[in-house]
Amino acid sequence: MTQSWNDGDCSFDPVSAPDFLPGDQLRALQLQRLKSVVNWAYPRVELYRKRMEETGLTPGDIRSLDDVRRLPFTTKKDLIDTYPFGLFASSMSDIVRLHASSGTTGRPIVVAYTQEDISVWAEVMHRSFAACGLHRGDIIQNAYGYGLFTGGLGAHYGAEALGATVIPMSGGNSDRQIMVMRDFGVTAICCTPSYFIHLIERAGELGVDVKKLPIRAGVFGAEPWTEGMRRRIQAESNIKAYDIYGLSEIIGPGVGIECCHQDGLHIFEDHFLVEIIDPASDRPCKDGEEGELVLTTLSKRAMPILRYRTHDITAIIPEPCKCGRTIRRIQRIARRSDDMFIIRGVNVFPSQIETALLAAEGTLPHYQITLTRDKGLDQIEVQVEVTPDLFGDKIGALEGLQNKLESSLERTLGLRADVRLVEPHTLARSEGKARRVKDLRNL
Ligand code: DLL
Repeated sequence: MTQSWNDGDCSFDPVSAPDFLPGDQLRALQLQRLKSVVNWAYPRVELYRKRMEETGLTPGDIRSLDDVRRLPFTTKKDLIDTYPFGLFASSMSDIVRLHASSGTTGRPIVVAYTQEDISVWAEVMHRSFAACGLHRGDIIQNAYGYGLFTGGLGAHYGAEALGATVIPMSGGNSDRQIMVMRDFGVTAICCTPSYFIHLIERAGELGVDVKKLPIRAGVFGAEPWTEGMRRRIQAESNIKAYDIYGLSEIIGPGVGIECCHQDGLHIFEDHFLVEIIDPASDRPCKDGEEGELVLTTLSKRAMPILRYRTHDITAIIPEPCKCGRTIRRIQRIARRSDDMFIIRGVNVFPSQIETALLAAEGTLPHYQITLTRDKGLDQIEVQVEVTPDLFGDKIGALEGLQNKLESSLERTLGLRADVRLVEPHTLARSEGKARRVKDLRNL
C-alpha cells in the first residue's frame, strides 16, 4: 500500500463510521445512552443513588443532553473513598478485568471492565489508530507499560482489533526497544512522548538513525507535552507524532486522539459525553473557552462514571475539522488544574516552562524544575540539557543561552527563574510518565 505520510492519511476504516455521524444522529445516540447509563448506575451504585436522592433527581428526569448538568459530579476522592470496589455496577462474575492507577496518596484507584466494556475500549482504540492513519499491515511496537496501568493493554487490544501486528514490549529496556524497532520493521510506536525522546537519543548512541527506519508514526500520550516537544520529536525522527488522551477512571487511553491534521483531539463522543466547566464556579464554559474537562461514560457497565472532574484543562474547538469527523475536538491538554504551583504568589504551569525552553536553539528536550525555599522565599531552578557542541568550550555561547532563557522565562512567567544549563545525559530519563517538578519546599 502506498501512502504519503507527509500529507497525512485520513483513509476510512469502517469501524470509524460513528466518527462521521450527522450531528443530530450523534446527539440522539448520546441521549439514548445517557439515559441508559443513568438507569443502569442508579439502582446499582449507592453513591450515585444517594447523591441523586439528595437533590430529588430520578433517572426519569434525564430527558435531554443538557440534563446531564443536573447529575452530581464524581471526583477522584470518591474513587479513593469507595476503594476498592465501591463504584462497581456489575457483579464480580461479570467483571473480566481490573486496572488500577496509583494516586498521589497511598491508595490506588481501581477500575473495572465487563466483556462489553473491553470491546468498547478496543473499539475506541481501534478508531484512534485509524484516525492517525494506521491500518492492517502496520507493525506496532507497544511500549506503554503492561500491567495495572491501562496504557499497555488498552493499546494492545486496539492494535489487534485494527488487524495490525502488535509487539507487546511494555516500557523499559531501551536497547532492546531499539533493536526491535530496527530489526522488526516497526512502522508505529506507542509510548509516552518523553520516553520516545529518550529512545531517539539512545538509538543515536547505538549508531541507529531513527530517521532511516521505516517507522512513520508515534501515538504519544499519558502525560502533557507541548507543540514545541512535537516539533522536536518530528524533526529528530521523521515520524508524525500524534497526541492520544485518556484516563483510567473513564476507560484508559482512547478517550480522544488527533487525526492526520494534528490539530486538536477528537473525542469519541458516542461513548464519552464532554462538558467543559469553570473549575472555580462550576459554570459551563462556552465553546473555545478554557476550563476543566468533565466526562461522563455513556456505555460502560462495570463502572459507569457520571460527570468526572478530570482536572485536565482544555477547550472545545468549535470549528469543524478538515478530516470530516463530526465528533468534536478539544485543544491539547497542556496542563492540569492541580499541576500548577505557586511561586512567590505567581501561578506557574510546567508547560509554560517547557514552551519557553524548547523555543530556544541549543536546548535538548530534557529538563527538570526544582522548587526550594530559602529564608521563607520560594526559589525556582530550571535545569535543562544543552547540545554537546554547545557544551564544548564556548563559554560565551553558554552564557548567552542562559541569559536568553532566563529572560524568556521571566517574560512568560512574570518571575525570575534560575536556569542551569547541564551536559547531555545529566538528567534522569523516564520510561513512563515523566516527573518534571521536584518540590522540596515541604509545604
Ligand atoms: O495515562 C491513560 C493513557 C495511557 C492515556 C496511554 C494515553 C496513553 P492515567 O494514568 O489514569 O491514564 O492518567 C490520566 O494523564 O487525566 C491527564 O492528566 C494525563 N494525560 C493522559 N493523556 C494525556 C495527553 C493514562 N495526551 C491522566 N496529554 C490524565 C496530556 C494526558 N495529559
